[in-house]
Amino acid sequence: MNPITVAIIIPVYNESANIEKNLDAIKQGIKGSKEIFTVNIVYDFEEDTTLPVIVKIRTQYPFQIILIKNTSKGVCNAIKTGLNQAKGDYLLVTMADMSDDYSILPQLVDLAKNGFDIVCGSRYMKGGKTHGGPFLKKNLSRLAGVSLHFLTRIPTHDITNSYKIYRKSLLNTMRIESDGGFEIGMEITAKAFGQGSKITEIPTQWWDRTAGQSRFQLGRWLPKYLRWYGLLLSYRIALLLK
Ligand SMILES: Nc1nc2c(ncn2[C@@H]2O[C@H](COP(=O)(O)OP(=O)(O)O)[C@@H](O)[C@H]2O)c(=O)[nH]1
Ligand SMILES: [Mg+2]
Repeated sequence: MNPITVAIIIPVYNESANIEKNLDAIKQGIKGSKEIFTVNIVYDFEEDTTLPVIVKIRTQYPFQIILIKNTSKGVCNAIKTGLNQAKGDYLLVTMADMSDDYSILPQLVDLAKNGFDIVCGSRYMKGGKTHGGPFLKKNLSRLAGVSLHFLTRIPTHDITNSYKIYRKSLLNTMRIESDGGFEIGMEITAKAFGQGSKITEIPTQWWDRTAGQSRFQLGRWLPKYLRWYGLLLSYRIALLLK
């Protein structure tokens, strides 16, 4: 098979304490891979502390590092901007704060290459794990992921994890409505499932950050997640009523 291009998309907000370690971990994860990778860093403002660090270290990696300015503010729009502007056959979303497990990165890419439209990193399937993080956020996300898997038969136990790879052309088939938090990954996966796209998952681990501060806003974003939860349930109900 010919090598494919994978655009890794990373939203950042003042991640000077984490970005180098995180890029090193990606470099380690893709070691030996024949695919072509780019890393697309999406930042909100020119004073972001991540930027000078990247300018200093960007030549030490086997991938091109592209800086993209968020077309608006906030992590949701940053991911959307990355998905719209990054060039590649596949788009992979991950974080800058060492939360994701890059040892599975080659497997995510292989599955996508073998015909899956979305491959989900899954903390809540057998073999997956989370380390640390706020109790309520973690348990609500597990409850949402596992219950949706059983209620709707969506082939992932962890729809709320942003760590996923998408076939680029899939994204042209839907209109994205998300506007807050990390709901965008859930929206894309829910809509893809509704239109019969091929989705799968592999176990991953998630670590809470040890440097910098989380900007996750559970109370504000919960209703947004519930919207996609409801959409998935409605697909299932429609199918049962048929
Ligand atoms: N561009 C951008 N990135 C953000 C923003 N908020 C968070 N991020 C990034 O999103 C990723 C995860 O953020 P974090 O606050 O740790 O969320 P948590 O892991 O769910 O607690 C990190 O790479 C952050 O730098 C934002 O407002 N704009
Ligand atoms: Mg984090």
